[in-house]
Amino acid sequence: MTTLRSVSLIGVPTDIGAGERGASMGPEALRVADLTKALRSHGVDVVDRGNLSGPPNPWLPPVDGYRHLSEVVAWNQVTHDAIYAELKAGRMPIMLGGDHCLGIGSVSAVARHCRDTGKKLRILWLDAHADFNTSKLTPSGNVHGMPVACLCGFGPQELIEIGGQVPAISPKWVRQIGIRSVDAGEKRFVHEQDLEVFDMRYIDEMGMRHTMELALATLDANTHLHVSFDVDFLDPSIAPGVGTTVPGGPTYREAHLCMEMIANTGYMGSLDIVELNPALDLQNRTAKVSVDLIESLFGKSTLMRK
Ligand SMILES: [Mn+2]
Repeated sequence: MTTLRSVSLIGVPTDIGAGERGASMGPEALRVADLTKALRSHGVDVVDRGNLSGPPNPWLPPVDGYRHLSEVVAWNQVTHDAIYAELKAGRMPIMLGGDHCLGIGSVSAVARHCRDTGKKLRILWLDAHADFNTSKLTPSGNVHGMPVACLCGFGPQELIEIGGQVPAISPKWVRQIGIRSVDAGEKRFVHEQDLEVFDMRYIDEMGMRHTMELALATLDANTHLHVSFDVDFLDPSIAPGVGTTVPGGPTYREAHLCMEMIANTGYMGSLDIVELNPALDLQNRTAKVSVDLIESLFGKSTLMRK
């Protein structure tokens, strides 16, 4: 096991790329749900760096296919810089979003760190959506539906170049898990770019265990594993506090198994927790279940296994 046990929490309180207000309150909801204490109970050294700051959400319609593009760029730039600095210092960053557009800043920083250190990168994108939209394919212009496309080099120049290299990542490094809502044009583009997608149909038929075995296959000691956990990955019955609920997601036990199998690899080097929306939650339930799952990511086992 080579898991870094020194963790830095970085709050990014914005909903600048979302279609619904409220994900900006996500970082505080996770703190209120005792994330730091939960991680410390597993022997993790935790430093909470507080929140990054950036422009307010002007809540305007899209311009040329993008909503709030200059603000999205500003938030992702500060995110990139903060995540990159933590990795450089040898710490594991946990980004507390914020909406999923922030994955551009976060994953581009991880990719840059991997280039610096000669590491292979594997990205697990746990999500109900493929987040592979472009301005031509999306009707909404909300950038939280576009981060994977931007990271792969498809998007506005000022966003795709944040990591210092375009594209920041190859689609081959990505494994998407839990997908169950993809727009028609987006679906064609996902196939065209050959993303490896384990959708809910696959998980229903093959089970979470087999899914994760494949998603985690061919990792080795030189792999940096990044987990981008969109809380809408979970079934809405256990996680109502997100802006874009889609029925038919992983159950509580399936989600824990997913996290436990990631933990077992020992290779997780960075994590995003995004799209938690306390304005839509019920007494912070979704934050609590997220903290519970993060504990599994850090090796909590509910089983009696030795
Ligand atoms: Mn997402």
